[in-house]
Amino acid sequence: MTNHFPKGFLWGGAVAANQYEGAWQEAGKGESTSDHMTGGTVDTPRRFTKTLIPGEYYPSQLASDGYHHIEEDIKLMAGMGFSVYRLSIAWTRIFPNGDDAEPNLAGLDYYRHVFELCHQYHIEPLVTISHYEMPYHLTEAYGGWENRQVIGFYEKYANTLFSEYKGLVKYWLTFNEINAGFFLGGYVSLGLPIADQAAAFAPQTDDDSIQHALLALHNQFVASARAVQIGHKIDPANQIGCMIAGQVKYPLTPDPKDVLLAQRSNELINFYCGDVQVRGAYPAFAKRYWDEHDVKLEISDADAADLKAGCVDFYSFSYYSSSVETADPTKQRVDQNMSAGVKNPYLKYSDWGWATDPDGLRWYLNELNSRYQIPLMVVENGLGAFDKLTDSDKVYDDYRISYLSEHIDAMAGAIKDGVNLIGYTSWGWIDLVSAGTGQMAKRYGFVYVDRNDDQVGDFRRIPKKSYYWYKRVIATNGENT
Ligand code: BGP
Repeated sequence: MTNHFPKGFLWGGAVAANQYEGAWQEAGKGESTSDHMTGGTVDTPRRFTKTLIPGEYYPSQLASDGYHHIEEDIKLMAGMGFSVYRLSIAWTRIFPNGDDAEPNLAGLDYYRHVFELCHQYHIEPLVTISHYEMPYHLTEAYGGWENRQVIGFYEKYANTLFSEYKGLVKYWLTFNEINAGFFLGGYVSLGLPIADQAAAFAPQTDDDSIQHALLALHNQFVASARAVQIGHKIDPANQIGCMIAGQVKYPLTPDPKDVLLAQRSNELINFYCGDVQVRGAYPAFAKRYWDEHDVKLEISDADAADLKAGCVDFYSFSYYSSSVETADPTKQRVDQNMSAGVKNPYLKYSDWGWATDPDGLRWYLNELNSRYQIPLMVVENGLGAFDKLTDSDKVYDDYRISYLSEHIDAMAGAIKDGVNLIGYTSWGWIDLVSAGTGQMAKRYGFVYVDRNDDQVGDFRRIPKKSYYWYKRVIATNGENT
């Protein structure tokens, strides 16, 4: 069957500054929280260290050296026919400490150059204002997002970006995977103070840490809503979206207890944040959850008004896999990023234990469409895998091609269902550091980066088989996968 994507559908790929750029101390950049995270493996979690320990591996400090390869990389994207490029701005290149009086001009110039290059190649930038990092100083001196002063610093940062890049950037996302901070770890996204040498990604499980995380998240909602208002005021052409880690939860059996649990899990993980950012108010089930966990949130009239006035223009999300819920405590749960649950016997699992489930993407797109009825964008989707570079400089990543083609077909199916989907940026269009494990070995790209976890390699770029495949997909507007 042939796929039909709308004319003007945005095709491209995504990266995040801290996983791609490197150059962590260049041109006035300050230290980010991500610069303090060590590498890890599937079995050894990444750690956060306050003092940088010589000899420890801090992957975001060099990453894929994208900062120095940007000209070459934009040409590579143009070579595939990208019409959109999702990137994030490192907050610390613009405000090195977060509370600086003036922005760092070298940082502003750097991204201006990136955006101008994009336009030269007819690529529309899609900018994440904050992707899993913030100025380290804001967490040390202010305690991160739990402190309302941080809302003001973010507002100033966002204001600077909207003013500086007016006319160059039209698509914006306020926070990457805003729901992840609460579920995956307060430190990375919420900048909450944690002990030195603690696991960088750790779920908030006890009531006390849930209280801290939800308060910090509330402050991010307010910051996001204010940014939306500012962005619209500076340029009414701006399209500003939310970005949610899309998690599909299935019931293990038709036992109504399992069904109810899966519904609750979908609500909490996906719609707690989505409802606030799209509808401008907390959903009713939030109150139940707060009561169950003894969470106290004072939502002032001013905050409520901000949330209402700062609804997003479109909903964007990442989608990698689905998971299964059951009320049966004897069933063993497997860890799968934020999607911990029991194993799904109908699905295949990746080398990192993530289930491949394109139908879940179609299901989720339909859910979102009926709930929100605003434009949707898939801004992350991909397969992390061990790639092998042959002696003749080739990477035969057929597994990636089949993963992506199944998901593109699923999107075409959803469009046929009536979903208003406007774009797709696959994750890690070029190899970069994995956020979860801190490895280079977990590769996502259409382009191989010659660098490994022992810090060997010269960052040379090598297009993989999937590069040429994606180029054909884009050239046919998704008709041929
Ligand atoms: C998302 C993040 C990305 C990215 C991706 C893949 O949660 O927004 O930053 O890294 O997941 O995850 P990982 O790198 O852990 O494989």
